[in-house]
Formats: sequence, structure tokens, C-alpha cells
Amino acid sequence: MGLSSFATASVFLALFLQVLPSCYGAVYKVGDSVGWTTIGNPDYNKWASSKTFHVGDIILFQYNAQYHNVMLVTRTDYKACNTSAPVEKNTSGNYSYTITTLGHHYFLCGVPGHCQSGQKVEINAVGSSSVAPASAPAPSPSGSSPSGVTPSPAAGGAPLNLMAGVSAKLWWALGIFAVLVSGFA
Ligand SMILES: *[C@@H]1O[C@H](CO)[C@@H](O)[C@H](O)[C@H]1NC(C)=O
Ligand SMILES: *[C@@H]1O[C@H](CO)[C@@H](O)[C@H](O)[C@H]1NC(C)=O
Ligand SMILES: *[C@@H]1O[C@H](CO)[C@@H](O)[C@H](O)[C@H]1NC(C)=O
Ligand SMILES: [Cu+2]
Repeated sequence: MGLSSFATASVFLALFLQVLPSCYGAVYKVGDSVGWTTIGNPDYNKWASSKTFHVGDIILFQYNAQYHNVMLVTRTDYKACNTSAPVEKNTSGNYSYTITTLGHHYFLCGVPGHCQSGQKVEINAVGSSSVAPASAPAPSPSGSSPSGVTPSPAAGGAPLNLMAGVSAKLWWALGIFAVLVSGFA
């Protein structure tokens, strides 16, 4: 019994440690080791679809500033690779974007031709599965919101709910761990 409760406690400790990073915000480097480039035509949306982004996470664009840049754009401009009116433009070679809202965030490279050849990425920030929208709302006829972010239906108070959900999970895991460890000792 002692040994098995220790094993169970270890499992919960492992769970607890897994939950921790999402509390502080994960850092995702776009393209991983390849970075933000056109060399090899990386599929950035394939890259993005392998991740689950949350409010508080940091999206890092590292690139050769001689050849590329980063633009935060509206959904309409993203679809059309329209670089004429970005919400934000970065030319430093090391751009970190902190996700502050749920929903879709659209980025592209503003150098002529690069977006068309695939240097663009859509980052969809979701909450826990209970608040995650199944799909984005239809774009308004006038285009997207000026912030470059298409808010999800739950966007209102969701970041707070998300944090509450995360810390509830944390305390739950910590509490069970404490109970099991004290039973073991
Ligand atoms: C690009 O966006 C600008 C400003 O929003 C707009 O005036 C222009 O018509 C757009 N160009 C294309 C090709 O959609
Ligand atoms: C680019 O982004 C970095 C970090 O996000 C910031 O420090 C820098 O000032 C920005 N540079 C430009 C030119 O926008
Ligand atoms: C790029 O920015 C990130 C986050 O702001 C920082 O941790 C990293 O050291 C920077 N890298 C370079 C090469 O400046
Ligand atoms: Cu580019």
C-alpha cells in the first residue's frame, strides 16, 4: 500500500509539474529551429497546428532582419497577403508577441512575395477545452477588428476563467499529492 501510494503520488507530482509551465506562459519559437524564413518553404500552419496556444504564451519570431520582417495583420489582410496596413510591424529580427486574447492572431512577412510563398502563420489561442471555441466566428463584412485579432465568442472574461481553471488544477494536483504523501509517510 505504501509503495503504491508513493507511486500514485509521483504520478500526481508529474501531472503537477506538467501543469506548471502553462501557468507562466510557454514560449513558442515559430518554425522551431528553422525560424522565420522562406528557405525550404516551411509550412508554418502545420507547425502551429502541432501546438496548443493559450493566453499568456509568447510567440517568438527569430529571423534575418535583412531579408524578412513580421507583421501582425487582420484576418482579411492575412487571407489576401495584404501588407499595406499592418496593425504592427517588427523589423528587429527577434520579435516576441505575448498572446493576450483568445482567438486568432494573424502574422505574415511583409517582404514582397514572401507571404504568397507561405511565410504566414495563424495562431489560435484557446482556453481549457470547456471554453475553447470550436471555430472562429464569421468575419464581419467590414473586415476584422482593428487589433488584428478576431475575438472568439468567449473572449470577454475568458482569460480570467482560464487562469482560474489553471490554478484550480494546480491546487487540486498539489492537494492530492500532499494527501498521498502524508499517507505514505
Ligand atoms: C489592402 O489593404 C488596403 C488598406 O486596408 C486597401 O486599401 C487595399 O485595397 C487592399 N489591397 C488589396 C489588393 O486588397
Ligand atoms: C521588435 O520586437 C522586439 C521584441 O518584441 C522589440 O524589442 C523591438 O523594439 C521591436 N522592434 C521594432 C523595430 O519594431
Ligand atoms: C530574443 O528574444 C527573446 C525573448 O524576448 C530572448 O529571450 C532572446 O534572448 C532574444 N534573442 C536574441 C538573439 O536577441
Ligand atoms: Cu520574409
